[in-house]
Amino acid sequence: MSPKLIHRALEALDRFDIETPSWGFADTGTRFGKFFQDAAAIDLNDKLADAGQVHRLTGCCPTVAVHVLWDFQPGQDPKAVARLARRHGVRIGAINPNLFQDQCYKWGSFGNSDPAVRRRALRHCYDSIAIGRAVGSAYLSLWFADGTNYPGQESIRDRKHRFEASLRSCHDRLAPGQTMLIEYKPFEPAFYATDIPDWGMACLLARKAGPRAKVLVDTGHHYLSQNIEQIVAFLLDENMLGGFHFNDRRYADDDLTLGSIDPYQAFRIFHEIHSFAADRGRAPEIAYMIDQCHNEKPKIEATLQTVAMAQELYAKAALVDHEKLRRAQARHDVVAAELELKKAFFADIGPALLAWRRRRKLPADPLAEHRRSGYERAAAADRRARRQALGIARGGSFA
Ligand SMILES: [Mn+2]
Repeated sequence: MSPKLIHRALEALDRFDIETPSWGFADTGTRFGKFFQDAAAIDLNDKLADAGQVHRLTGCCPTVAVHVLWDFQPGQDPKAVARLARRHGVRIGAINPNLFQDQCYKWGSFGNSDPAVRRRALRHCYDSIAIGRAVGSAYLSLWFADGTNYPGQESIRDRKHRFEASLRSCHDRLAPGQTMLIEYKPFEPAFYATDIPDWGMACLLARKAGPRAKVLVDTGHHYLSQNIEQIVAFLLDENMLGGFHFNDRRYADDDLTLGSIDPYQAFRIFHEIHSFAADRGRAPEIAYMIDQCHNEKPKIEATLQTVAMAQELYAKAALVDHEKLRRAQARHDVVAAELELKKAFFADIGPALLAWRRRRKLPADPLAEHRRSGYERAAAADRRARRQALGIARGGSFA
């Protein structure tokens, strides 16, 4: 690779941070059951320690997304949580309210026909905004399980109106500097009409909510064969792309490690971002986050794999020669244009990545270093003993 290309890859890596999810370090499972890991995090301290281990090894994961209901005890001082994060070498990132777990949400949260439930959901969002302000988080990240399972069950338009009003109220309460991210998902848990099923409806709702509402693209939340990079290009052009949840899938929302099934797709998404940045002369402000659950792989290893894959594909996509590509496009040389992308995708980015890690005094191979460190073994021994002492019984059954 030429020095010019290596420089371009290094520059791209310098501005690419990835947020890890606190829930990715705990025991999570499929809809049918859980398989437990001794080293899985028990509490927020464990989760932040694991996130700290990932950041120490990779140098590009300084923030951790949290779930308010899973990570904060009622009445807990959020500033203490921020301090705890700092002790582990990380900061609190996106605040995720939980609007799907309580029994009151059986018929939805923001879309619920009962105004009392909608008020309760909003109050939880206001509390989440206050937590975000206390810990210095820039993002309130909203995902809704709201929807209906059967045709005729409820008025689709009434639910839309309720969402418009609640999202606007939520937006009006944002602290200065906070951005509200609206995530979409076509189905599950609702199987007939999810209230925010795709990017277009998320974008429309975000526009109506206010200028600081943007769309969050979870790569797993699309129908098969949907062109995600086209969605990304449209959202970028409309200044409506707020962030990503990285994961990969083969069938639906499989939560597999990024690039494990289709690395070229993630590359094509990154290419659209680099291409936009090249045209505008600045990189767009995007929150890059991981949203994955690992039922079989050790949690930290799977996270390290994802981070390395994301860095690799992001840096490769930065190698595309945009001027050359524009020229090929102008003369309708389809083959040359496609090859410009392929050349970057198949480039050996290893030396550039190594140089970047060396410059930051990071291990050359974060995953190998993690395996050598004995962290997993020590965490497993400590957490096994603590589970026993705390009398935590783990049931894996679904029903
Ligand atoms: Mn997600």
